Amino acid sequence: MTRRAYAIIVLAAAACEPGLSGQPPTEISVEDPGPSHGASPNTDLHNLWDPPSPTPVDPWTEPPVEDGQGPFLTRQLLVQIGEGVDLGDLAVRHGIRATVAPGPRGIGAVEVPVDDDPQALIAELQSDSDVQYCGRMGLIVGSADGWAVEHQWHHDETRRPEELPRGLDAFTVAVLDTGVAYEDYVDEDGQAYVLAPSLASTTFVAPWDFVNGDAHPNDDHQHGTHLTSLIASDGDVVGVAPGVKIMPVKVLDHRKRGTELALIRGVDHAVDNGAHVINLSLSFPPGYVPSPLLQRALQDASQAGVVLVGAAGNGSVNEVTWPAASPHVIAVGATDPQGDRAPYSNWSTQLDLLAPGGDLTSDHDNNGFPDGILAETVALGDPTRTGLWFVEGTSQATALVSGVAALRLAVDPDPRAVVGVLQKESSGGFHPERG
Ligand SMILES: [Ca+2]
Ligand SMILES: [Ca+2]
Ligand SMILES: [Ca+2]
Repeated sequence: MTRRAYAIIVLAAAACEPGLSGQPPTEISVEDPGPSHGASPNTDLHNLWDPPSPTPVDPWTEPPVEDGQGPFLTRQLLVQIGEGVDLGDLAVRHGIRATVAPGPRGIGAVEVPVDDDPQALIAELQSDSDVQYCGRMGLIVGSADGWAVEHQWHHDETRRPEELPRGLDAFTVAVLDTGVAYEDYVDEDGQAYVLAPSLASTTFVAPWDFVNGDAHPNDDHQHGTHLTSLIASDGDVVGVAPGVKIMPVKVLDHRKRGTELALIRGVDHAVDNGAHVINLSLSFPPGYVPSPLLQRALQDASQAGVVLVGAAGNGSVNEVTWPAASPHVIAVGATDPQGDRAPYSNWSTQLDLLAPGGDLTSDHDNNGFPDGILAETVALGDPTRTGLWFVEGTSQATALVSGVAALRLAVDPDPRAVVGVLQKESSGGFHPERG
């Protein structure tokens, strides 16, 4: 049974490999003079994934509160208020500042002043009868693990998956991530963005940017576009489910970091706008248990019939991170090219299945390229330049499963059947060590 599940996912991944065999590779370049091929891919991760030039501090996530609970907490508190309560007035009463206005669930954020003890402030707010919930707000990070290698030749050949189900265009995958290169656009700061060529025929619906609060979730990193390409591309690379609609929802910033509140808002937005699948290639750190508010949003999405797919995380630890650890989210770990659990992939009994996530330290097929997962995305620091990049991570595995989930829905639109097929087939003989 496990084998069969692998076969499905591996087949899907094979469909997005371009015709590598027909043409000799001419050149690859590493984005930064970082690790050479075969070296540990993670040592210069931050140099490679962070933008090349200093950027303004993002008040949502900087600086993290260093209080011994780890760096993955924001300076903000998640606050849910009762009906008719004004969060701004409430904050003033407590001598603090509201930073994010409450949304549909009455959930907003307040800032922890630099000299305040977060726990004391939480206790103070919890004792206010206008406050229904108050707690720390976690930080989420996109779950691509490895350095991206740009692939600098053009393919004449494209490969479509055989026998795409009819009616795939009636289904929507929401990609909650760093945004998507889904339009040619110049923002009010004069920053230009372009549509990725392989997404030119894709229909995009209900775009929203919860990081900057606008209707243009352009990708100012490269994580979200890479995942979208794996799902929907139809060009130099072909995704798992070309023809499916994509809902770009930006919840991660230019460093692929975001808040628990943006995630809650993003999930609600996807459900309210008719998404059938939500791709969550992002993780809280190990050990972090999200608020009951996020847990409720995930439960509500699942009960609305939406299939949620989440990355198990790249810490190489025996723990599936949230939100994948939620009972309402399918937890996806990553395999290497030989079908074994990739060295960076988390695992645990909460893992639901494995899909290809690549391994940039190997070249098992001897094609001269590290065995990452290839897809189109934008260059770090230059969202006007697109190209093909090898990336590894449980993020990529998750996107492949989201694409397969959309294909399944087109065959049988019952979301319970999708979850059943994917989970049941990976449960028999399931071994948490291997997945
Ligand atoms: Ca924007
Ligand atoms: Ca789960
Ligand atoms: Ca290779």
